[in-house]
Amino acid sequence: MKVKIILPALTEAESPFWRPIKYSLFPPLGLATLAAYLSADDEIDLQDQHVEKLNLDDSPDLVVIQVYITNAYRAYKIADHYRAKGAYVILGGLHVTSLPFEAAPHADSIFIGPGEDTFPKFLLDFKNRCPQKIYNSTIRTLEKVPPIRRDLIKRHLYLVPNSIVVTRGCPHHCSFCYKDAFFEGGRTFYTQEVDDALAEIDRLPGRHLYFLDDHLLGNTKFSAALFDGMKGMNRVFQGAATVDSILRGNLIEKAAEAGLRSLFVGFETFSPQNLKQSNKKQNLEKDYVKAVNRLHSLGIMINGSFVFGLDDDDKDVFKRTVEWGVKHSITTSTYHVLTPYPGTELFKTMERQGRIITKNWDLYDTRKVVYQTVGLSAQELEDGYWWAYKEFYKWNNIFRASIQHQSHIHKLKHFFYAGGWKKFEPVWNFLIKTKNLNNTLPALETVLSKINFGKKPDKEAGPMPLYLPEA
Ligand code: B12
Ligand code: SF4
Repeated sequence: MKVKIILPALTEAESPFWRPIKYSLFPPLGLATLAAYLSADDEIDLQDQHVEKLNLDDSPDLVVIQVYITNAYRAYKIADHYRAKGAYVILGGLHVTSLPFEAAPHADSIFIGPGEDTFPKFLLDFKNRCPQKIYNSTIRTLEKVPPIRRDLIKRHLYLVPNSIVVTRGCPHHCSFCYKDAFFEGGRTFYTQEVDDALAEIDRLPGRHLYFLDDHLLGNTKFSAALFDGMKGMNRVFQGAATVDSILRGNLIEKAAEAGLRSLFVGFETFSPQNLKQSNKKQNLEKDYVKAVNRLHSLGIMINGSFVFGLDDDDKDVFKRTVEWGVKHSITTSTYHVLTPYPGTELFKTMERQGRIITKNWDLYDTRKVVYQTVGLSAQELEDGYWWAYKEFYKWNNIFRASIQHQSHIHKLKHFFYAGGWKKFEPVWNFLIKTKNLNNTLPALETVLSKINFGKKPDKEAGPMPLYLPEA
């Protein structure tokens, strides 16, 4: 059977905000995961529209499309196109799970939730010519999942081809997060077997890994065993975790020993009122500075995530947040305008309050205000968001934040990482155009190499790094 698998580009692919490098970071991991259930005889064509031109002239038997909120309209168009040609089209992913009735008219079958249980079931039904209209995920396990079809990934088109997830979901329940809606009807946080995760890591070439797990430190027992197993594998890796998990026990030390060099941390807001509004209990009364210092003492760079527009925010929130990040040497900051994704508690609350002002999903990209604000006007919020990015990434602020680190090598790494990500756009574009992005991976590995405090820089540190990305 001929199978076409597609990740349609997010809406901003055609907007002035398009940063090719941001969308050339990670390959379509979810789709390569699903492809593992296809048969060895199937003719598979996996295309990621972020990094290649879609070929729509083919005639596959089955078309599999992943739908995110801001690629939804594009995904529906592609689906309609293939259905008109007689292909069987299936749609799944986050947005289909949130709004199945919106997606259904564009598909022969739709999928709710993760695909590890439903996709193989569908394949069997499809073979037996009795596919159902809706597949609902109920069995939540990663046991015995077949190895991801990484051979279908065009590695040379990505900066970070070695993305990996070893858990699904998260133990927390923040009201703005997609997580509870996506995993409704079953477990909302589960892990791979440690040995399977280590085997998957072993299959990946090179040194660098990017864990895309929502919360890599979410299950202490699992993560401790994983990091113990990774010791001596000579890996360097990046991931994401919560403030409380950084402060608790010694898991973060184990992670650092295993090769953790940069961490995405959801600080989100400094206001207890906002944390309560977001049900982000795990951040309440936590010492953010202590968490930052602990990470820095282990040589781990920080990508801080911050949300603007919660009800307790005022006009000074942007300045306060940027200043805090610079003062505490946060390497990169990711700012978001609060976005109520359909299906989330936040969306339900705002809908009840009559605060949702548009359902044009293309605008739900965390840069635009799509709801009635409280403490700030919509214009102030959007302006403040752009101001914060501009201000945080000014050379003088990058410099100020860098020089506060203890060791010279950490100072330099910070400077080049932050500067490289935001200030060398033409270089990134050139590398993407000439299909040389993946050749820069050794430099990324160098910048993520270990910092030996109080010692001379080790040989592993190599020559000066050129750049470094964040997600
Ligand atoms: C990688 C990633 C990206 C990549 C995406 C491209 C890529 N190549 O994957 C990049 C860097 C481009 C990106 C950008 C953004 N992202 Co992002 N990203 C992720 C991340 C970290 C991992 C995705 C992943 O690989 N997951 C692992 C795989 C195994 O799961 P999966 O992809 O969901 O696939 C499974 C199922 O969904 C299902 N499935 C999927 N498709 C289909 C299709 C069929 C037919 C079937 C049967 C099943 C099925 O089966 C798969 C296996 O179970 C997720 C968080 C997460 N952990 O998922 C956030 C996430 C998707 N991102 C998010 C956000 C908010 C953004 C940004 C807006 C952030 C920002 N401010 O810049 C931007 C822009 C997005 C936009 N404009 O809409 C949110 C999305 C919320 C939503 N409701 O859509 C998430 C969930 C993070 C979060 N916790 O809120 N992101
Ligand atoms: S901690 Fe992060 S991934 Fe977990 S529920 Fe909250 S926002 Fe979502």
